[in-house]
Amino acid sequence: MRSPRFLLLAAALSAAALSAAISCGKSSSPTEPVVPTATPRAETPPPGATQPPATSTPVPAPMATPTPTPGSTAFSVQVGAGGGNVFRDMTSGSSTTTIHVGDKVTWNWVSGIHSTTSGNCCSGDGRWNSGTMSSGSFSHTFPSAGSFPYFCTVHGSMMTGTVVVNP
Ligand SMILES: [Cu+2]
Repeated sequence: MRSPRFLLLAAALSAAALSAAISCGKSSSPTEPVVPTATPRAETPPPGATQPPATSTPVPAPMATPTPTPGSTAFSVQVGAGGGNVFRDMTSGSSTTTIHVGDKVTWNWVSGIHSTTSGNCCSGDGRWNSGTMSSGSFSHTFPSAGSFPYFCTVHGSMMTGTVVVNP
């Protein structure tokens, strides 16, 4: 009569001890924190070695810009600038336009009724003549060097200009 109870008790005790050992072994393993080792890497990126190549790259760009300015630059002269009977070169600010052989000058009408007519006032020499205009523009390309006076047929000696063409 006693032996079955004892066996049952022993079995129950051993089962309890076994389950306690298993649960204890399972719960102890996942406690270690493995994560914090990744944080010290963030301090490595800021050394000064990468910055010098960044500053050296913009240097070749400004050196390339002066080269594309050979022959065909646009020169413009305002006709009737500021509402007056004047030719005003937009580069010099005066009535004289200085260019090189092969350059083109464009006269832009901004006010009044005028012409750009080549020659000494007041007879045209036939190099160019826009005719009388009140708006729009007129262009002439200069194939040879020299100093070329021009005038407005409406205002005569009041309104003259010069194109100086350098070789
Ligand atoms: Cu005029």
